[in-house]
Amino acid sequence: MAEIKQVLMPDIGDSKDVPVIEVMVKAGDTVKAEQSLLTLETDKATMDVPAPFDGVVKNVSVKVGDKVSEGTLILLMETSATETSATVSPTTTPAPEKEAENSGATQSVAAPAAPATPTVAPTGLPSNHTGKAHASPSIRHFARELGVDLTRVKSSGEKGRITKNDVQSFVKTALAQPQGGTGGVGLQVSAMPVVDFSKFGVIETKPLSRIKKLSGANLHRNWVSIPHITQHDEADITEMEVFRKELGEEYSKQGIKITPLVFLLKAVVTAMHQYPNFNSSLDASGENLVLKKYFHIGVAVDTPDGLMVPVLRDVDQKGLVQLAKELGEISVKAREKKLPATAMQGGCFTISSLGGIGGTAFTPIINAPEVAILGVSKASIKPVFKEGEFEPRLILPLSLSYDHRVIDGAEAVRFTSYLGSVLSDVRRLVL
Ligand code: CAO
Repeated sequence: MAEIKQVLMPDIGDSKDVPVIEVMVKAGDTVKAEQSLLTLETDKATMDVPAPFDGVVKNVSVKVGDKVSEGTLILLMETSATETSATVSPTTTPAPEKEAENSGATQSVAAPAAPATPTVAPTGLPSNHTGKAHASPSIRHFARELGVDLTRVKSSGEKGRITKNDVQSFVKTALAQPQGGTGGVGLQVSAMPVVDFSKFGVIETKPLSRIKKLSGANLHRNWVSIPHITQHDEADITEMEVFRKELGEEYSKQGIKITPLVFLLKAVVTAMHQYPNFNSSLDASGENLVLKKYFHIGVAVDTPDGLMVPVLRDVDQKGLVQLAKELGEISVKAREKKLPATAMQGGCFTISSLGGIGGTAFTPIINAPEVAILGVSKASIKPVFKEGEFEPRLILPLSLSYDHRVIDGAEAVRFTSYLGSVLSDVRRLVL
């Protein structure tokens, strides 16, 4: 006969109030004993909490961001009466460095290979939530550091688990192969020097935030694996600014802020319609271009913990005011860490605007698998020579980084010129 049992947090050593960074099951899921239910992260290690028995999840009591301690109710599971145990076996997984010593062979956890990072994908790490690869958190952490997609790694461990050796073999093979397509990175560079800075003065060591660690790995991968070119250009937004101010006054009463970015979202989509290669991705072989017929635009948001890139959906189908509203909402949610992982997926192109802060130009890093990103700096009044005299005009600096495998220089400058023409005459947005 079926019975409902509580699954409680096991003894997790000295750790208390440990943050949940991933919940791998939901109500209705059928789980097997030892299948990972949650991933926790302490200062020293990530750890999976495995199911103590087979069963069907009835209700999950914790969510990402919750803090748990020994005895916290994790979930309710329906089990058959033949199941005897109702407690979770403690399965702390050591930090990767420690696991390196035993290659993970004695770890008892078999977890889905999704990166333990469902809320953060700021620079386009391909989602790995297939649930097909099995690896302990430390192996996933190790793979993430190397930019390895675990679903592509052949497993040799118990119950199909991927071991550290498997990941290392995958990297060795990838490095030995000629580079092509969108696969791994074959750069062989000398190691960074290890410097004891305290020899030179007082120092303080602070761990990077989780977001920074994750986005750092992705930025590094994108920087070294995509041949970037950055095209700088300018747009005359004098008239656009007049219209923006009018709209701004009208909608400020409703709490909606109309910034230049809203116009940029629409203008970029108009330019992507005109130049469809900017709305594409290379497929895994690197031999085909996947052209997208939808227009989802990512917006880089500066948060206290690092950069996040939420995605605004179907920008082509929305008006300026609607986009302004959504932009305000996602910026707030990103800063309050309330964005679900899905809000950062599916982007076609990214805009990174530093215009509210300053600068004249920069070289944004492409958010793979997208093929281009638009950097925006601060608009300023400049003298422009028109019909025999200088006129003060408001000029917006644009910096378009593009993947040179997909886009040629001529096409890139056509794109920025077109973008400039749309921004200088926003009536074109409705064409
Ligand atoms: N030129 C001049 N002024 C600009 C401008 C530009 N290009 N862009 C924005 N502004 C103005 C806005 O109009 C606003 O002015 P008021 O307060 O007087 O109305 C002010 O700057 C602040 O704008 P904002 O930053 O609040 O709004 P936004 O829509 O421009 O940007 C967001 C929203 C979320 C993108 C932004 O807050 C942000 O996080 N930017 C940083 C992104 C980033 O870090 N990119 C770097 C990635 S690489 O590390």
